[in-house]
Amino acid sequence: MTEFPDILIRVLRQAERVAALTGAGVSQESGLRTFRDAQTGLWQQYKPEDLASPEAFTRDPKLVWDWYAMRREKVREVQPNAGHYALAEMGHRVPHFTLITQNVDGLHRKAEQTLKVSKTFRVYPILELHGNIQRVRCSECGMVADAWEENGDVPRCAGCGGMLRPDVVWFGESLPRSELEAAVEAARGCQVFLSVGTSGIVQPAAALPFAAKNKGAVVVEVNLEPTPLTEKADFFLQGKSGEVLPELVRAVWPQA
Ligand code: BV8
Ligand code: ZN
Repeated sequence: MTEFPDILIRVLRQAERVAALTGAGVSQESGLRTFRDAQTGLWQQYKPEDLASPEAFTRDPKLVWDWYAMRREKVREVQPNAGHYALAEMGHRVPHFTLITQNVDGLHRKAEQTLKVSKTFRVYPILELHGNIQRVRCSECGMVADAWEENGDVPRCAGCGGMLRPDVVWFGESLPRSELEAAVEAARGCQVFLSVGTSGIVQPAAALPFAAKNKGAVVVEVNLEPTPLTEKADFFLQGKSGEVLPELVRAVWPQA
């Protein structure tokens, strides 16, 4: 059982507003490879940044579409892990909790749906800064759908015939304005900001914990290893999020 500093337990127990930013590390224990080491097998010869971009899709739409189809298949096979559920439990316990994720796997929503069986379950915003791999968007007219006709090639928009693409934010593309604004507001207004399972490299998401810190929030980082945030964080809980987060929730809310 991990011992947590009393001050951390107290500040979380008393917090009215808490925000959490997650990255691929929080889904690693569900069996999804993190972004940095995601490339295995036939994808080894590509860097993720070279596939997750509008240029790559323009250059070779089928290659990019197949990469996402493979990742979507993997996401369908996995379930949220104890780390996702611990964050959902935190969302239920804290009066104002905001979950901000860089992940496109939809596992936070799946965990919240599972826990929301009790009517009293407090609903909290889940901000998907980089979109969601289960949805597609027409590259011409922008129509968004969560079902489409597969035909072995890059599927086409039923409305205008444009090529469909995953409804995710690629490198060089802007983040969805309302999600980003809500995330910045949550970071600036919270008393505690958790950064979980993210290497803190990709902007503008990586700036959120620093924005929270600058507004006086207590910053807690959960990661296997240090990141560019670690030296600024008030607490660095080194370990697997699927182990550390449930223990932290039990320590703060023993009745959980
Ligand atoms: C924008 C969706 C501009 C797609 C993603 C210099 C050159 C070129 C570009 C830039 C530059 N500087 C900044 C930029 C902009 C660029 C950027 O940040 N580049 C980086 C590479 C430097 N950002 C953008 O392009 C963004 N857009 O800036 O727009 C603009 C502005 C105005 C107008 C027009 C345009 C868009 C960024 C979004 C890109 N899309 N995803 C897809 O998924 O396919 S990013 C993708 O990579 C993920 O979503 C995620 O954000 C990122 C991966 O990071 P992590 O999630 O942290 O994962 P990673 O594998 O790196 O780390 C895992 C961590 O978990 C590790 O620390 C590990 O130790 C830890 N871990 C592992 N297991 C566990 C664990 N921790 C706990 N427990 C465990 N079990
Ligand atoms: Zn269309």
